[in-house]
Amino acid sequence: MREGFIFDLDGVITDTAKFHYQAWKELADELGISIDEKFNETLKGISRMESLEKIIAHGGKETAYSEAEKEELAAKKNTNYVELLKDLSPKDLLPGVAGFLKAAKAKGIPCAIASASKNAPMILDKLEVSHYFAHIVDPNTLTKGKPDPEIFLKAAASIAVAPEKAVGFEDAKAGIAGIKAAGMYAVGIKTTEALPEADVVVTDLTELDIDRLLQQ
Ligand code: B16
Ligand code: MG
Repeated sequence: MREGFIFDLDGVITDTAKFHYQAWKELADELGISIDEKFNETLKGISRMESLEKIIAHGGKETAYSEAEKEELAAKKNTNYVELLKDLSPKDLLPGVAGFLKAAKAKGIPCAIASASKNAPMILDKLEVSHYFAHIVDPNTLTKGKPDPEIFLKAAASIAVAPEKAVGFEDAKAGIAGIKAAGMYAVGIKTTEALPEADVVVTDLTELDIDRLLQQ
């Protein structure tokens, strides 16, 4: 019997990937680096600074910027990204999310967020779902990003659920790898990326039967 749910944010609760892409593309254009939607797939679930490093490497400019300049570039991207989120509202929840969180709450199943995004608390507030989560892991406290299991283990500990009693929800390959390395049951949310390591893959949360999932 499963006792707790751990959710990724981008791609599971809401689709912020399109806004990340828009903001990164604007910055990349300014730097004279060309990125496309296919390249953007490789940025899913990856931290802000790692994403910037990948973009710079993609443009062959690994040595062009100092650490301070990279901090400034990442901050610039984030300012644009946050601006793009200004109209985010409950209508931007992915299908089935509101119903699933409500059902989990009614059953007394604790939920936590394991997202690489430092904007997660603000995004959850705008989506009006913060009250469903007992804890949001602070990415500033992590020593390693996904696919390392650290974020999922911290999330499970925060809701006092043993990893082998937890279910993790992820849309990114690196995230599924992290959930499996943490010893949890992994639900993959299908996007364009295949998720062969997931225990079950669905298009969205409307496809899940919560009682059956708890019995896994
Ligand atoms: P921020 P997730 C991730 O969210 C995104 O998929 C990734 O593209 C982004 O770079 C990362 O959050 C950091 O976001 O710049 O807001 O701190 O999928 O882990 O919920
Ligand atoms: Mg994600």
